[in-house]
Amino acid sequence: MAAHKDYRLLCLENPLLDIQAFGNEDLLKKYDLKANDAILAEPKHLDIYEDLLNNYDAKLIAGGAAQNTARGAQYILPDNSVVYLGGAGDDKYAAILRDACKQAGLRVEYRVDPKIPTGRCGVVITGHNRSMCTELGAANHYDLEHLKRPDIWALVENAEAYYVGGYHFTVCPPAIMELAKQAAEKNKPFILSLSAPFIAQFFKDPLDESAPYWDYVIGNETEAEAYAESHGLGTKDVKEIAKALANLPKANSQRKRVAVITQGTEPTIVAIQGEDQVKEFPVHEIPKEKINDTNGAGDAFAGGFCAGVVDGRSLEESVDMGQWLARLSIQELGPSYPFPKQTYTSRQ
Ligand code: 26A
Repeated sequence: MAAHKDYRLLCLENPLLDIQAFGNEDLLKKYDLKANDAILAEPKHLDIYEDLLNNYDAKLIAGGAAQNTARGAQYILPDNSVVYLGGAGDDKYAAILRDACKQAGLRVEYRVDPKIPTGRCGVVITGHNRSMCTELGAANHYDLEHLKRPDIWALVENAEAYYVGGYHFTVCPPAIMELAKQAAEKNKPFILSLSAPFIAQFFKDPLDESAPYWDYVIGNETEAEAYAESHGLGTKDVKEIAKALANLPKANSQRKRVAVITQGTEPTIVAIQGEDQVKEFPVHEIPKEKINDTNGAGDAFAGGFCAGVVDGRSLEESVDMGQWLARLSIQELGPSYPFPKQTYTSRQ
């Protein structure tokens, strides 16, 4: 790889510690959870964290969707390529997150709130499904002031691409818009993840405000369907939805928007603004017995894909890098990557 400057990719979202355990139907029912979903915790959910720790042998694993993506991109890219922003506490959970990021070589710049605990996400694994229930804690206090702090803003100006997890629409849309506008102004790619169905359903307005700035939009099939439903697209066809996303009005006309929709083991769909033909990229399946859990598979895909974009790879290769990293991650416990590091080798 050619010489490059440091911290070319800047990511923003919610750092969380995952409290993950293998569960069952009864546990899902007890907390009124769907088998495969991501939600914000309501009061009725708050006992789940202790329950998982005390009764289900839960493991503490670094999480937070875009933080997983940032670790993933850094896993592939040369040292000092990725920096991640978000809000955390000053506690044991934050220390675990910092350790995991350090191992991956990811630089983190948290807005530290000494009074509020680090956010946590209860993850219940049943088969190949994962149900996530998040209490954002300090992550909910990320603010524009942190982003605009001169040392942090210098990182923003230095970066060559931005990745924002859509979960951040629940926290600080003004920070997202600041990055989005900076990207358009400086003709840098702005990459957004749709994150979860509830974002398109319940955070439609801030999501739509950011839409003209998306150079890449990444989601899975359930997020695409939720988007189609909340925006009255009148279709459940993933290819049609990808096309609609790609062709939304765009602020920076120097880049054609690309919409990427993953579908588990089904092919990854890619639509490009102004192009009628939708591309399909089959997934290289791994034997079912090699799958540990799918928590973080989508984040890993986004990490590999972003690494490709930042590294100037072709769209085809960027998708392949995403699929490669997702494949590695689902063989680990939670949203993790294997160490010692494996090296991506180009298919082209
Ligand atoms: C605001 N919410 C609900 C969230 C999340 C989240 N990351 C940020 N914000 N809910 C779950 N996650 C993370 O998603 C990863 C898997 O894709 C979990 O922490 C998990 O690591």
